[in-house]
Amino acid sequence: MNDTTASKTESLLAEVDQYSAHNYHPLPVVIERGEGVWVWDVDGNRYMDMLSAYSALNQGHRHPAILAAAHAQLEKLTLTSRAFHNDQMGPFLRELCQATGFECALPMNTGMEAVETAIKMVRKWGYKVKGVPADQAEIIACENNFHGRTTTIVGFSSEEQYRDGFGPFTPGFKLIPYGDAEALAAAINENTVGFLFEPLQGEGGVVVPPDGFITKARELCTQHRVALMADEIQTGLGRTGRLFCCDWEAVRPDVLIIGKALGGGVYPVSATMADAEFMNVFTPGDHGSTFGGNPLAAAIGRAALRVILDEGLSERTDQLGTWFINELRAINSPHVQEVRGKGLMIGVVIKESSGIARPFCEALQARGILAKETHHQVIRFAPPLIITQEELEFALEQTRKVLSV
Ligand code: IF1
Repeated sequence: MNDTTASKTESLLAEVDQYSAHNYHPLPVVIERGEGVWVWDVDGNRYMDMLSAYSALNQGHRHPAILAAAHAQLEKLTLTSRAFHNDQMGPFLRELCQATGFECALPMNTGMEAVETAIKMVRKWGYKVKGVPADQAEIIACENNFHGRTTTIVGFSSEEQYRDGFGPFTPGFKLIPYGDAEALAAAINENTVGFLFEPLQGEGGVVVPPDGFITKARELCTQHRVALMADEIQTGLGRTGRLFCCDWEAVRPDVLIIGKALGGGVYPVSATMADAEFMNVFTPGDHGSTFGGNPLAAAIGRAALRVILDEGLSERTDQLGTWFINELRAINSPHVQEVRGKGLMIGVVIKESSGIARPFCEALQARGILAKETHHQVIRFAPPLIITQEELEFALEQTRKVLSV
């Protein structure tokens, strides 16, 4: 880094430090360009993006097919609100329903909005269809969950920092230990309307549930007429080596919540999927969003989904991820307690005796790899799913050097 470029990074960091809320602790890198799995900072340094904006970049930075769809739509129409129809939303929702096997979709923008949509839909289904007494509906979630940052959602977070100072919270939520089917069975009562879970916990530290947990949860929810609500915002769209993580156990949830990569790394696009039994509880005016289902989002969502399907990203993720996890384990690093995950959603757990994960992420940055820690001890690896074997070998080599010191 020479003097002028150093001042460029430093002046940009100082600007953000002065004008931005301090709600993040980013790595000290200022990115100005991205292409595929690579990004370049303002000093011209190249890095491999091993975070993919928390799995919102499964198709890589600026995928040409997604950019082409965005540019074409920008030349035509970008926003109508839902007060009028547009020519992109119908085809987008049809393609989304065909790809996921659900009868209906409600388009939103961010993941948290799709989660809130699912909560409202399942609660209303509980009252109108299941017959739960007014305001008595309960939804079960898991400890160490992450479903977004709204006040209702953080209200059932088990992470104190996500709750501190934001109360009072929305009632009607219970937590069970993640992956504990017996606890789920015990928590269900006649007022339970839904079980909201991540099929693999991302922020919780890339935690894979015990084999068969999702199947057991499906059985219990069917038995007690409880909506199985899968939050696949991070695990979905190929990330774990199947189109959806629930596919690993061939489980069909009642409600499927997707986002992040549905926007192709270009635009916020999310959706809540369900069959008519649930979706029909919404009547005109019940729920909505200024931008939900807008033509630009729909055109981009169509292209983003097509890339995942046409480029077989789920299948290649299964192969590449299996190889990468095995090679990371084979490093046999004295600092590593465990390597866990599925597909290209991987967590390298650092032993407490080796300190926290952040310094390892900083060492990786110095070697041209951008990775982010989660929950102090875990280095999260989640590259774009278009990564090549050769690029993954580069990431492995740099990781080997950092973990072997
Ligand atoms: C942040 C975490 C990841 C998600 C799941 C819903 C949402 C997310 C499973 C909400 C979002 C993002 C949010 C972002 C960082 C990132 C994150 F560290 F926060 F927890 F990925 F693990 N369900 N996750 O992972 O989607 O409203 O953000 O579009 O808030 O710091 P969103």
